[in-house]
Amino acid sequence: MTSRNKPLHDWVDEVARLTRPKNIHWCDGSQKEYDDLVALMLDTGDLMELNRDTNPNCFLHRSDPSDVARVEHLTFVCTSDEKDAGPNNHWMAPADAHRKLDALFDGCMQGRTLYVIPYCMGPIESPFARCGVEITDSPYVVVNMKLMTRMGKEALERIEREGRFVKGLHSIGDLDPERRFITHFPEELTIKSFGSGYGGNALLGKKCHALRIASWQARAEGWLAEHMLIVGVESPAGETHYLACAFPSACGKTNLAMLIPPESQAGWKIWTLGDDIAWLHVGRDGRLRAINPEAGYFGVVPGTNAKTNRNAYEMIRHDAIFTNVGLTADKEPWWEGKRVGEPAIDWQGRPYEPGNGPAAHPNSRFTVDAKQNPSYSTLADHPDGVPLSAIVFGGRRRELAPLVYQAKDWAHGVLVGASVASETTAAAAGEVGVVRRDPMAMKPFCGYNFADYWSHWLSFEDRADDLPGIFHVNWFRQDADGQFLWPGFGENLRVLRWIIDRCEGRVGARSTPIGLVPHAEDIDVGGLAISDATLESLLAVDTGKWRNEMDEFGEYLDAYGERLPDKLREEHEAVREALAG
Ligand code: GTP
Ligand code: SPV
Ligand code: MN
Repeated sequence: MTSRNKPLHDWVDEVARLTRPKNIHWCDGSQKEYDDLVALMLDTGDLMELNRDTNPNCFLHRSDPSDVARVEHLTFVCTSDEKDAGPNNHWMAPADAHRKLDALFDGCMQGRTLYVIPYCMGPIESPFARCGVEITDSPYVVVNMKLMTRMGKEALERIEREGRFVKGLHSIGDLDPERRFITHFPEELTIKSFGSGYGGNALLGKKCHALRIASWQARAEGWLAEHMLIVGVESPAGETHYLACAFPSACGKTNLAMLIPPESQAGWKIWTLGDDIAWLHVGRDGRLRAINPEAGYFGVVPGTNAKTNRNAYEMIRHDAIFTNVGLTADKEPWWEGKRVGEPAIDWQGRPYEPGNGPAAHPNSRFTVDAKQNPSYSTLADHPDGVPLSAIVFGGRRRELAPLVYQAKDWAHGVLVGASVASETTAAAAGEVGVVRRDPMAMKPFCGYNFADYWSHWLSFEDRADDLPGIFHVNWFRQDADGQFLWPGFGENLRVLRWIIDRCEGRVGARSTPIGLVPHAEDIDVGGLAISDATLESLLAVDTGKWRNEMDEFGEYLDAYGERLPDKLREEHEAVREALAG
């Protein structure tokens, strides 16, 4: 196979001249191709087959122990003008970045196969979908891209029809952390990633294309590319509302997107449209609509069990790729929080020793086709996507942020999103558990200056007739002993119900300086072991602490200088005044 598209053909030739592979393989996305690559990786040891009886068609990949998460300090946005990348990104001049990366790519595929992966982010027939081509020397990347995107023949046909695509060049290189760079050239719709085989660094359709490059394109074209799940909540009366929720990495998107209503919430149903990325457009109906550009999930394994997330637990029992989990003596996958079985081998392949740390890496992941999810919504394949009733921001905050509150209007909602802060997690290399600012959960993913991004968000007031309400949630408040105050997981539906009631004007709210907070009696806690005092503290707004928070946020905004939209400053001032008053 090859391509009739000359620019694509020429680019593959040019890359092959630089990287000097042994073979070139154009991916067609077929099941046979997937099976053949799995067989190849079983031979080379890149994959290990798991217990066939308990986990049919499941495989384990162990990555290099130095290569287990995204590397934000090695991730660059390379715009001609440094200011376009903004204080939120690491920047390199495009010419310098090309020179540096091309030197690393020089001859790097000798003895290896070069795979050409045409893929489409979004339903193939959707006007909102965008295509890309990833060139890689990693068969692990190919099989993951097959599960995560609409990959192969149909994507190539769309590329040949449209003639435009995002170019992504990837090599695992020698996995030396000193020779690892994830670079983006938004002006050239190009990505170059070298030296890592890990998800967000190597599956270029995901964070590199669908967020960093797409956010840039979205700004130019009048839409939004966001780190959001998309979920449908159907009431016992059959009314469905769609919500898009932005939480930072490993803060509960996958879990919320496939939530199972607890017994106390009989008759409610949850439909999953997406668990990580949403592209938002103003539809012909004047409403903000969302599509999920992905077709699979690359989800956090630890903590998944029959109680916290039965849908995910069942979904990953078959036809799944596991990365960096442990093993039981029977070769079943094992992870912390699985609650059944015992670890025998850890994620690095060593006999399990508690002294060596967890059996599964805290950022161990599963890859599965989204259609395996019992709550999969077929609307995920609808070219127009779904209309949003609410946008929900959230973070992992052991104190301060209440369980839920609503922004007063769109502009205030942009401030609420911009002021998201969250404790860091194992999804990125570095310290875990430190609160850092993560506006719209996009700190690692916005491909341009946050100041311009907030202006773009504010502009939707003029673009749409009917904008969703904006909310903020926090499932992670803790008591003095470090216990979570809110049970979370399936019980989060109770909070979604309040959000929907607000959207429908069915309940009132208490106005506070930070926004609209529920009256305690409007959150259904029937059947939960939550005292009135706990619910009160979950909904409390501590004015003194919020004053500090807003002062600190003001200093953060200062870094954006002149480019910061006045409107955002005004919203910030208004909250500060309300807190002072
Ligand atoms: P990325 O894939 O990194 O973008 O993460 P995500 O936002 O999809 O996070 P995910 O749903 O995988 O959750 C990450 C971790 O948070 C898991 O260990 C979950 O068990 C835990 N978690 C998710 N929801 C809740 C909740 O409501 N309460 C508590 N306490 N923990 C939760
Ligand atoms: C995240 O880190 O937010 C993820 C995993 O969803 S990765 O694909 O590695 O970005
Ligand atoms: Mn994510």
